[in-house]
Amino acid sequence: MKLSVILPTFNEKDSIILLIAEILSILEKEKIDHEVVIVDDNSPDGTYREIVKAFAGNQLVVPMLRTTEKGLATAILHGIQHCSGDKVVVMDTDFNHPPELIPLLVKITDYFDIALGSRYVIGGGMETSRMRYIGSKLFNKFIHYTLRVKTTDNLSGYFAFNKRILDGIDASAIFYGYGDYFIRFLYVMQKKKKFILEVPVVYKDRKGGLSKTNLKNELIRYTRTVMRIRFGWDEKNWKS
Ligand SMILES: Nc1nc2c(ncn2[C@@H]2O[C@H](COP(=O)(O)OP(=O)(O)OP(=O)(O)O)[C@@H](O)[C@H]2O)c(=O)[nH]1
Ligand SMILES: [Mg+2]
Repeated sequence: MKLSVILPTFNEKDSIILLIAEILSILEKEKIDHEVVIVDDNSPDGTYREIVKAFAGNQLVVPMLRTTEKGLATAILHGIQHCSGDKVVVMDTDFNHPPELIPLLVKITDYFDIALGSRYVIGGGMETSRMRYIGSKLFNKFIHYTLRVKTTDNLSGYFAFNKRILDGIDASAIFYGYGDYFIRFLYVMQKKKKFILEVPVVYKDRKGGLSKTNLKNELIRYTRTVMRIRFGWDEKNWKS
């Protein structure tokens, strides 16, 4: 078994070097065969350059630079399609998602198709703004009742899975846009009766850098995504 940790970055030079170093040390200690794949969209702050400088000659760190395309979800898909692992972990690169959880998520994928870090199961939470926690919780309730999905955190973006679950699926019909890709991903996987286990995760504050999330725009985008799924407008794209 080989694990690929996919790290999408845009202007994350304040946190990315430390995060990669922590992930390498955690996975080394756990004796998990691994690589860390960074997909950077030509960040103006020089994130890519910093990574290449800091990890030159380290075969376990695979920096990828995209210059013609930009966007969180397609960056993640690029990493998935070009990585060499048969298991994948996807996470934010600003320490919102604590890297200590990776070994548990990976272990769970021995028994489940997907391990999902959730803020809304017992033990989960958010050390960041209370308003954001409540807002996201309410939106998750809306997703839950509208799409009848069982997952509690459809906006998490911190997860591990066996890459083979994407076999025969046109992943580009799922991985586009911003955090809305995750609503589509979990919906399609539940439709396909994949086994998912939710694990409590506590989001930490972002370490340095600036947020790329525009709450108003994302709210509109996520609502549109949920309604499209509800009315079956995207269904044909996921048939395999
Ligand atoms: N490659 C790539 N990565 C992106 C893009 N937009 C955001 N990201 C990354 O996606 C992750 C999530 O973005 P954040 O700005 O942290 O969003 P957030 O977690 O909702 O907001 P914070 O509370 O500020 O952490 C981070 O690792 C970003 O660097 C993009 O266009 N391309
Ligand atoms: Mg973040």
